Amino acid sequence: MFNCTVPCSQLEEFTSVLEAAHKVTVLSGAGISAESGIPTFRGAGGLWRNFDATELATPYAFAANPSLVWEFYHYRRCIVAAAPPNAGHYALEALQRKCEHQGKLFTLLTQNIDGLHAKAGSSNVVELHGSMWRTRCCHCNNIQGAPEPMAKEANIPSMQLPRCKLCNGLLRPHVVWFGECLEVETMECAHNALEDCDLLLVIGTSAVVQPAAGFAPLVKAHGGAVAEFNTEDTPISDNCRFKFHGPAAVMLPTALGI
Ligand code: BJW
Ligand code: ZN
Repeated sequence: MFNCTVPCSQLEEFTSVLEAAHKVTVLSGAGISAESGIPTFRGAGGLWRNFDATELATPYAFAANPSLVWEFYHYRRCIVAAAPPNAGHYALEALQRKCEHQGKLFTLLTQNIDGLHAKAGSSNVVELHGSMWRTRCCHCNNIQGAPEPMAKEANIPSMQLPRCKLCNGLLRPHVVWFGECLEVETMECAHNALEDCDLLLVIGTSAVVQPAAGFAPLVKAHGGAVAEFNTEDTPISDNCRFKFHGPAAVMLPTALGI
């Protein structure tokens, strides 16, 4: 169990840094969706049919067994389709509206592919690792929507895997796997949001996957404040001026006063 009370002194200091900030950036990870019932990548939630989720999120896994990898993504889309955003997602949507109303710059960067921030009403979300709701043709690179899930079936035959509308090539999830580069435009958006930002909120990420794991040290190096929201300590915890230890769906509304 978590002790979700935040010391008044930390809350007051955080509130005054937030109030004074002109540029606020948020980085979210799998932990923010945990309370919507979506398994995280690592730790207890990170297993699917005895496979480690990180082992399936690679181009090598897809090349070796596209059927298995497609089943993994169909399964996850089924879970997400039924999942409502939680109080953490809604608190960030309210923060965005408040910041924009006050004329502040606000950017939400997410490593998640679930689309729950947008479902909660957040706008201009920068999806660093793509989206489970889009697909890309392995042959002609055309980007299209996601197919109907077929998660119940094991060993989907190759010709029944999702195919491109234009060239009938094999489709893959339009996501960024290990060893692949993030899109140039996406990285530009992230760098613009991090450059000179006064406050970075880092929420529910284990902070081990690059390039996102480097964002907090970058902001700290140029003098910005970092606030971490996590149920555990992470490799970036020592870079954080504020640490809100507990579930994001509880700690975000508390810290943001929303
Ligand atoms: C809660 C909570 C609650 C729980 N409330 N908190 C050295 C060797 C080899 C490779 C590399 C290397 N150094 C760098 C690399 C490259 C690699 C990398 O970083 N590897 C590391 C693992 C070492 N990075 C890449 O390959 C990236 N590309 C790149 O760098 O290109 C250039 C390059 C290429 C090759 C070599 C070198 C450079 C691309 C990374 C793409 C990551 N893709 C995935 C899959 C996306 C699609 C999908 O979702 O299926 O993205 S992997 C997976 O990890 C997913 C996530 O977005 C990402 C981060 O995970 P996240 O969000 O942090 O989740 P968890 O589960 O790890 O953590 C959850 C956290 O929440 C925990 O801390 C909990 O405590 C907490 N929590 N409940 C608050 N209720
Ligand atoms: Zn195609």
